[in-house]
Amino acid sequence: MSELAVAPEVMMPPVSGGIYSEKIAVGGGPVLDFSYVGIDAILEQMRKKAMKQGFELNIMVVGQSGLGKSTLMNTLFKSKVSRKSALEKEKEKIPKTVEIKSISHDVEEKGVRMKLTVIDTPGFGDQINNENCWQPIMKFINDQYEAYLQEEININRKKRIPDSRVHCCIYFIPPTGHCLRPLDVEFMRRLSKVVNIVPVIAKADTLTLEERDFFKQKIREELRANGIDVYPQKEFDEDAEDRMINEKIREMIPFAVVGSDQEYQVNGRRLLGRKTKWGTIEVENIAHCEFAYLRDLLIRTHMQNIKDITSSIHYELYRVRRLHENNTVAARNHPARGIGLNLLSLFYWLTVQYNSGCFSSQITQ
Ligand SMILES: Nc1nc2c(ncn2[C@@H]2O[C@H](COP(=O)(O)OP(=O)(O)OP(=O)(O)O)[C@@H](O)[C@H]2O)c(=O)[nH]1
Ligand SMILES: [Mg+2]
Repeated sequence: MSELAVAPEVMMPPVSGGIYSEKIAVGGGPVLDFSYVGIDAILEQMRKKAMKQGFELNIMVVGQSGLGKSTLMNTLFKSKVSRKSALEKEKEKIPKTVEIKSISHDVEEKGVRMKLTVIDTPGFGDQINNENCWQPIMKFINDQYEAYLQEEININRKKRIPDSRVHCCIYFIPPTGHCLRPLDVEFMRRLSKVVNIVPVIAKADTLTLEERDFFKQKIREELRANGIDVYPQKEFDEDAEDRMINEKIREMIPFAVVGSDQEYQVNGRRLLGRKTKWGTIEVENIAHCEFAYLRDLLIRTHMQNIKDITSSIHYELYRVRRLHENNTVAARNHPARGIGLNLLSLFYWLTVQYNSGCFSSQITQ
């Protein structure tokens, strides 16, 4: 054997999962599978990167004063997030919200970090004249798109643009049991065009099961009749599987939720609930209310999709509109720019004519 020759066992990959895939031969020894490229390893690389970067989700809550918006957000955080802090602040009462306020929580679970931001809004539509009361909320949402756009078009861009865009707006419907109010229709009609709306029936413990089912059905009909496309929007279903899952959610919407930031001992377990004379309503128990479905939609099953739709649909619409506006204003303010564009079009037309041989044929004739 020459000095350069290498024994076959030296060429073997060290362990499985390395750059070559390994199969076990009939004799027991490993055999190289040269057909294996290793594309599937991208998943592990993405997982590692995502774990390092962490995740962000921005949720906004909107609805009439006293419907339990702040409480439900506390429920969402405490049920999933910090039972410890719930116990520490057990006696603390939630104050009335008086201004649009963003509160961020850093959450970690099984090594995955997440920055969950809640945008709490004060009672919406509490005035006698509620005309245009959706405007401050619309402005807030657009301001966040604008901030993102400005960062994006900056020459010296940050490696990671801070994302304060509202990914999802939970709209609280009062538990009247009748139908949507014109204000609810107006808000959802306008806002569903700029943000993902998830409607919920607030304080669902005040409705009987029959009332609840009737109300849910009625709301779905009214949303349809008014052309209001709430999340998950039918037109953005990606494939048949997506459609099947989302169809089930669409049949359940709006979720009838109950919120609480108080813990109680029930059958030896500590859980979030509302204690009444007749028993304790367990907020995470699907036999009692639909809070768990809402939490699953927002966090466990659709979080990435909610963010993708915000970015690729809602923000994109805003971005195109804004850049278009800028161009129109620029062309109007600088006539020379308009002339420049016309010259450019003329040059383009001449190039096309030349390339198609139009000119040469004329010359040779
Ligand atoms: N019955 C019942 N009461 C609730 C529920 N959620 C909250 N509450 C109570 O309703 C009251 C108002 O709750 P908040 O969370 O402050 O309501 P809000 O919508 O944030 O009110 P504003 O900040 O004024 O807009 C509190 O006493 C809560 O304990 C619920 O699901 N069912
Ligand atoms: Mg509040």
